[in-house]
Amino acid sequence: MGIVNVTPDSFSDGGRFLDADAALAHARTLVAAGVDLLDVGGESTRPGAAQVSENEELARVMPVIRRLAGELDVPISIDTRKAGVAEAAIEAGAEIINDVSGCVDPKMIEVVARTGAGVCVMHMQGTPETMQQEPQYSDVVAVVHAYLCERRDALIAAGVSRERICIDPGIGFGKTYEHNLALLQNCRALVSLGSPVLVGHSRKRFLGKLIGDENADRTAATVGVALGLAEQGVQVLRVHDVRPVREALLAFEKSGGLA
Ligand code: HH2
Repeated sequence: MGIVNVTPDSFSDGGRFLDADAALAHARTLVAAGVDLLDVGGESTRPGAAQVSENEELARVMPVIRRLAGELDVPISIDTRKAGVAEAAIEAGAEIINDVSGCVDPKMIEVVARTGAGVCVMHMQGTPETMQQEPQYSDVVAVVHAYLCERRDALIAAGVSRERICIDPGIGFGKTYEHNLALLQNCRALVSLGSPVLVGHSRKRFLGKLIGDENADRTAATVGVALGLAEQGVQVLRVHDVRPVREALLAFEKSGGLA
C-alpha cells in the first residue's frame, strides 16, 4: 500500500503533494514502482496534529480520488476518520476505508456495511492530539489483539462480511518505543487471528531508535522492518517508499525468504 498524503502537515511528507496535480504525479510514481493499493489521506494523524474540518478534508482528497479512479486500475483506499468523507470517496471510486480510529463511530460502520467497501480497522490509544502523552498498557499485545477482535466482531454484527475486514496494530498511535517493538515482534500472533493484517511503520520515529541513530534517514530501517513483517505473514505494508520495499521483498523471496 503506497501512501498519498494530500496534507500540509503529515509527519514526513506534509505539503509535498497538497495540490491535486502533485498528488496525482506522486501516485503515478508509486504505480510505476509496482504498488498494489493507494491510500489517500487528507488529514494528518501525527502526534499533536490538529483536526481538519470535513469540508476541508473533502476539498483535499476528492479531486485526487476522482482523478485517480478515472485514470488508474490500482484500488484506492481512503484514510479518514469521518463517515462523510469515507462515503464520498467510495462514491467517487475508492474501494476501501482505512479508519485509524477503529470504526468506533456508528455512522462509519453503517457506511462500511451499506457501501460494501473493504475496511481497515486500526488500534489507537487516545487521539492524535494526546496519544503520545505517556501511553500505558497492562500487556500491549494482548490489549491490542483483543481490541481488534472486538472491532471486527462489531463490524460483522453490523453486516460487514469477514473477508472485507483487515486489522492493524496501529504502530505509533498511543505507543512507546517498547510498545511498538512488542507489537511488531508479535505480528505472527496477530496474523493467526484469521484476518489480513496491515502494518504502517513507514518512516516512523521509533525506527531511528531501533537502528541507534535518531537522525538517520529511515528508508533502510523501513525496508528491514517490512521484510520481518512479511516473514511473519503480514499481508499489507503501508509505506511511503514503494520501490525499495517492493524490490527488497522480491529479492528476499527469490533468495529463500518467505518460504
Ligand atoms: N499511519 C499513518 C496514517 N494512516 N493508517 C493505517 N491503517 N495504519 C497506520 O499505521 C497509519 C495510517 C501515519 O502516517 P502518515 O500518513 O505518513 O502521516 P500523517 O498521519 O502525518 O499524514
